[in-house]
Amino acid sequence: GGGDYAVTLLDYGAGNVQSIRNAIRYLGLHIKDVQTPEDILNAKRLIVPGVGAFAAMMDVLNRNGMAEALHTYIEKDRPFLGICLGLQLLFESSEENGPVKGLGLIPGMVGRFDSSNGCRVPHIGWNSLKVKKDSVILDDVANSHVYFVHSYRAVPSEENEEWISSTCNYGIDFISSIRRGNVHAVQFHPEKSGGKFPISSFYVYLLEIIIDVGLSILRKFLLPNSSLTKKPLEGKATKLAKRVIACLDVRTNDNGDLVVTKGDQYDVREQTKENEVRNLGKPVELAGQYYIDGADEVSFLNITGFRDFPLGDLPMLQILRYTSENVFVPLTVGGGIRDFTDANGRYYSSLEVASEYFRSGADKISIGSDAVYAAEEYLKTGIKTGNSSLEQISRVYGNQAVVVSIDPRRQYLTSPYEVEFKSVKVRNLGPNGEEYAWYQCTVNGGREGRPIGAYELAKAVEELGAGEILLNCIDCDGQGQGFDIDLVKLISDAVSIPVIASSGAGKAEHFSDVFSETNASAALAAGIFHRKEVPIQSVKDHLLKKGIEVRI
Ligand code: 1PR
Repeated sequence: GGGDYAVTLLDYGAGNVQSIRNAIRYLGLHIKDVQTPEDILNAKRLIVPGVGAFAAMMDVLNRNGMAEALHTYIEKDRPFLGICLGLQLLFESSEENGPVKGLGLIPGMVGRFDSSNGCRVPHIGWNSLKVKKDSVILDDVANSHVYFVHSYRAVPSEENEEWISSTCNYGIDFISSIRRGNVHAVQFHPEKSGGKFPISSFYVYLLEIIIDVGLSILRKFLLPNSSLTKKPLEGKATKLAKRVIACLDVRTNDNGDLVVTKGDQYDVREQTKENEVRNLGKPVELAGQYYIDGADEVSFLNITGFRDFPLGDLPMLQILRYTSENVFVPLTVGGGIRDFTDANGRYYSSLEVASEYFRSGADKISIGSDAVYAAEEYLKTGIKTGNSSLEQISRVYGNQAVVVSIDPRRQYLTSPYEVEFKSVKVRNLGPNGEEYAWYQCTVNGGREGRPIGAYELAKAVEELGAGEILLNCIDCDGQGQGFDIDLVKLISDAVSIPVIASSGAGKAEHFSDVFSETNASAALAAGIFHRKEVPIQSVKDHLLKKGIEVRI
């Protein structure tokens, strides 16, 4: 069915395209999946999303004749929308695991961002665009932030100038979108660039006061007569926005229901006689609320995943499915990602567990305990086996899809030479006047300390393929006294992947403190949002006032 309202989707099978499916369905369109090259040639409108690695994609497309069909389709100026790798594949070649040849329709080579100029790679987060020409699909969003997640980019040149409809800056100017005739492609992710924003035009005011940023791009491509505004706005490229992330710690309570809970230094039980698990609300409802409130990302942590096998935990997958149908910002899920043998002796690889999370709507997965073991092993042997969950998942889904969650506990020292681990001079002395501390990594939700520091872990997991670090701190968790600036500084200066500061937010000032005193790319909070003490919007307003770039 679907008739005119069908869109053809090329899912080449080596990446996570659930989010684009959800967004298309949200707009009320049917999806027709490409099975054969003829399906491409017969498409009325074609979307080629791309998450994953360039070489793997081109390999699949070349092997089954899809590349040739795509080439013909685009040469005929048929309606095309490429997303991320779907933009990159139009160029001559990519450096990613290569050089590997692309379709060669646009002059230029896709290269890697250079992290030596102070920009973290992958480029993850929200930027606004510098619109070069009438791009049609970007008309409504020229002054808004859109979501990027990539390590490779194409750059403007005299040869490809005629294709470029917008650029963005991240260390260098790169191509954020192209348009020629009916052929469109964007480097960012419209399907993850949700969020409402007001349009000031009087006519629009009569129709609809707010529109979805990213979804409006898709809507304009898919339903060309849906244009709300006429004149393209002059957008200007801005700095990468600092992200504000809402985190939901999820676990089953004593009645067997999955609830959002929140600990004090990781203890999630009430200090009552019953000692029940603290219940702060329903996961899907809260996630939906945070999306509307302006969260740049939502994270779910299945905090007892280390003991309950997550694939047995169908409610968690259900939560992801429901949430991802209506939440169009990136979703991260963590907890229990590791190899596992169930009671019947059936073996599940961590890759299968992660794949199930991705299929259910996650954009990134987060690994805690298993990454600690992998890092310990790597530091001991100096060998990357390629077998750890971290390495396997990032190989298939890309580094940008793998977050490592660190749960360190502060261990005070009188001298930095007491331990073999990297220590810092702390701004608040320890209970016995200690001036130094190291940050001991833990596993199983803080229950077991391991012989590795947060600094050593962060550097090791970066080498093993993590795309981002979620940096908690058990001492600060739920205390509302601010982030552990010493720790966040230590880790964000040690790695060149983005670091998310977590644990301890109690007021808006804590966010500006962590962004002005450290190189964190994002800050995450739980308790203050759940208890409605500080709305997300007021955090953003405060950051803006402090001159810190945020997505509004
Ligand atoms: O080890 O791969 O199964 O992953 C388990 C995951 O669950 C890890 O990411 C770990 O951080 C998390 N986790 C385990 N136990 C707890 C617990 O609280 N008992 N929660 C837990 C971690 C920390 C943050 C929290 C911030 C902000 N919670 O997620 O949201 O500290 O809180 P605040 O703003 O209220 O201070 P694996």
